[in-house]
Amino acid sequence: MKNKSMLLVSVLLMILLAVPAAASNYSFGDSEYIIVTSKGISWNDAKLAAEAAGGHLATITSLEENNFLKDRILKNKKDAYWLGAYQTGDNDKSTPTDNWNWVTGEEWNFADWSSSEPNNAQINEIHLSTDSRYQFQWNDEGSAVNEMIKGYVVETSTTPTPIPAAIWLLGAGVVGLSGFKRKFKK
Ligand SMILES: [Ca+2]
Ligand SMILES: [Ca+2]
Repeated sequence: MKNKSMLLVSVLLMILLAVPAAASNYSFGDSEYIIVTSKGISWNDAKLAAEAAGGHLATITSLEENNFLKDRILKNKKDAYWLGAYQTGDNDKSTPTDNWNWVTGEEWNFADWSSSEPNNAQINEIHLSTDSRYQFQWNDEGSAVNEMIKGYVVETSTTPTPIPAAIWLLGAGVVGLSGFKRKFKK
């Protein structure tokens, strides 16, 4: 019985002390990035799929994050992948660089448009892609015209999730119980 309690305590301690997954080749800052291949997927479907996987379409908010993606994640890839930004309010297609938003609500203060983009070339080019034709600089891409889209980039937070109070209480309870049993046996 004592051994069983101690085993349980050990397991609980292992859970409580568990460290978040070690940094991988795919992590930068507090995020991890993966490319999901899904040829021709619409931006909206990609956004939902990224959220269902526990993350969001990648948001690139600094030169460093951008370089990391180009050097480590997108390197040697072909075609184009959705990123987590959309444009609002450009109904007359006259201001292609204005009113871009990250899906996370992060501030839009970094951009890496290809020299010929954003160009509103096709109907509703209101979603952001990173494109091998432009050495993975950015393109405003239309969801209705996505032959070039090969998939999307998912960004997931690697910050540890807080331990629920119930697990702490359970752990404390088991420790207390094993202490009591030890005393009782003496
Ligand atoms: Ca980001
Ligand atoms: Ca374009």
